[in-house]
Amino acid sequence: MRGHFITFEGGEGSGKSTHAAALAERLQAQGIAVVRTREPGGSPGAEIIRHILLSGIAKPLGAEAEAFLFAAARDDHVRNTILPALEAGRWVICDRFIDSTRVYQGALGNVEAKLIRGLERITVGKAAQPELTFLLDVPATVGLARAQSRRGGAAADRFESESVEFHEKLRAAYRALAAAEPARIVVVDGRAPREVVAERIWTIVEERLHPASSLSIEAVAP
Ligand code: T5A
Repeated sequence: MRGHFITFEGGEGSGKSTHAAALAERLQAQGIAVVRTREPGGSPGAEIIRHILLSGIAKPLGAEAEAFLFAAARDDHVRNTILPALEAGRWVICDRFIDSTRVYQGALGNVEAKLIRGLERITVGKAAQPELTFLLDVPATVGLARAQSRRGGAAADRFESESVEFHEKLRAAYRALAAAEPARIVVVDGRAPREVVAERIWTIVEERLHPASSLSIEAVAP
């Protein structure tokens, strides 16, 4: 049986990694084989492109060029990590995916929607569409403060260093996406205490994907 594909989306510091890890752990504790992965990255080729993108050296090339780089990374990631895992019956939990490109490069970077959708068709097609996406929604100031405290003295990356206004627009663009695709994207208030957020996510996963009915023997760590 094919595995399920779940993605986590939201602004910087909204809790995506925290809750992707918590969900993976809970599924694994039930005996479900899980691959936890992330974008940009998640495969050897895509991790190289991640360094280029997050260092900011591609920023002067413009948002369109960055969209091509995210697409190149995604193509490698889908072919080498996501599809093989799903086909092997594993559940895939991915920290950021297509909605990040739609929002960061599309809505905020003004890259034409037609181009974004075209890249999505080539890299993701029908085979690697997420079935369920959690949008962790927090005000930009909350997310940025969390991200800053987590990285300590290290410098902000390419997108973290954008203005608060940029991050507020990002939040609005994400909420608009969720409103347009309510069957796939579930908005979760990321300001709530960790355990509350984790429980809400688990309830939705149970309701929609019925983990108890897809147990497998092997559990794969990220
Ligand atoms: N990007 C990515 C694009 O522009 N286009 C694309 O197509 C793609 C795929 C990736 C960057 O690339 C851009 C977007 C991004 O800017 P990244 O390094 O992967 O960058 O960074 P992010 O995805 O933004 O991840 P972060 O690590 O910044 O944030 P998370 O994962 O949302 O947050 P997390 O879980 O690490 O939590 C941050 C801190 O908050 C605490 C955690 O313990 C942690 O310390 N926390 C909470 N505190 C209180 N209450 C809660 N409920 C909490 N939940 C977590």
